Amino acid sequence: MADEEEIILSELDDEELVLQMHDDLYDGLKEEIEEGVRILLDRGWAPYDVLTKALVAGMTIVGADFRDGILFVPEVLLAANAMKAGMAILKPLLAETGAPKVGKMVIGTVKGDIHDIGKNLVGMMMEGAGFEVVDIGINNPVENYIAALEREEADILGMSALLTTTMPYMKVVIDTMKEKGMRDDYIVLVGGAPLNEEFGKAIGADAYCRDAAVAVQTAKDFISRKHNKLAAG
Ligand code: B12
Repeated sequence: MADEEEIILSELDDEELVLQMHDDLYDGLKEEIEEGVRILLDRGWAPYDVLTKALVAGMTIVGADFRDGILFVPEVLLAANAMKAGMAILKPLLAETGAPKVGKMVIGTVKGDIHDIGKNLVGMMMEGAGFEVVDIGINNPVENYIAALEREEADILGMSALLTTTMPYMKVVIDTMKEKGMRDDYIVLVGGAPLNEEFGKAIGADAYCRDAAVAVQTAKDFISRKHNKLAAG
């Protein structure tokens, strides 16, 4: 009986609402997630806190149960769609800093890999920090990365991989850049749950970034170093 009662999201306090949003994300309830995001924003929550505490934390629970065989692809897809709907509301708010453009990034998920939530998040946060972001999507062969870097005259290349089977492809991209003599023209940042610092070093990336906030900070550091170097002639 009790669980058939409808929960009125707006009547929950912040803590209960966030927990309820974790459940709703788990259940792939897109409209409820959108409503929850709006309520938290109306209550004065910073968009970044809504993103990390309500959405990303909820997705972590989904990830654990997917790993343990409790959830399967269809359910995770629904959760991902709900997450994306929430992110869509936050995107303009995160990007709304009006900061002067500090640099340009091309970002994409590597060949064989269709995970894009983390990549999208990094793109959003980079835009919010004043970077121009060109998102080339998922399942990118090396040619796509090279073409986009040249076409966009980007400063930074960002590559994402969520599978242990697709992460080695990042090295293919970096090796191709080396062969073409263009590797040193770009700052290469890599990320995705199965990666780590050693892997980033081993494939010749400039940095591995654990999450979107680290990606922003790392990109800023590299860009300012690049400017200092140019200024020093
Ligand atoms: C959602 C999800 C899916 C969704 C993807 C929907 C979408 N549109 O993205 C669907 C259902 C489609 C899916 C499919 C599959 N998935 Co999946 N998926 C996940 C899950 C649960 C969450 C990923 C996610 O979105 N996390 C939330 C975001 C915010 O985190 P993130 O991606 O890590 O990103 C952050 C950082 O890593 C970093 N970052 C990410 N990218 C980048 C890039 C740059 C440049 C930088 C700087 C930083 C950075 O910043 C981000 C933000 O802070 C993970 C579990 C997990 N633990 O990761 C499994 C997981 C990645 N999937 C897994 C698997 C096995 C699969 C499938 C093979 C399942 C199957 N049998 O078909 C397929 C593969 C499809 C393919 N070819 O790609 C495994 C991978 C295991 C492995 N060792 O390789 C995982 C780990 C689950 C598990 N434990 O078994 N999946």
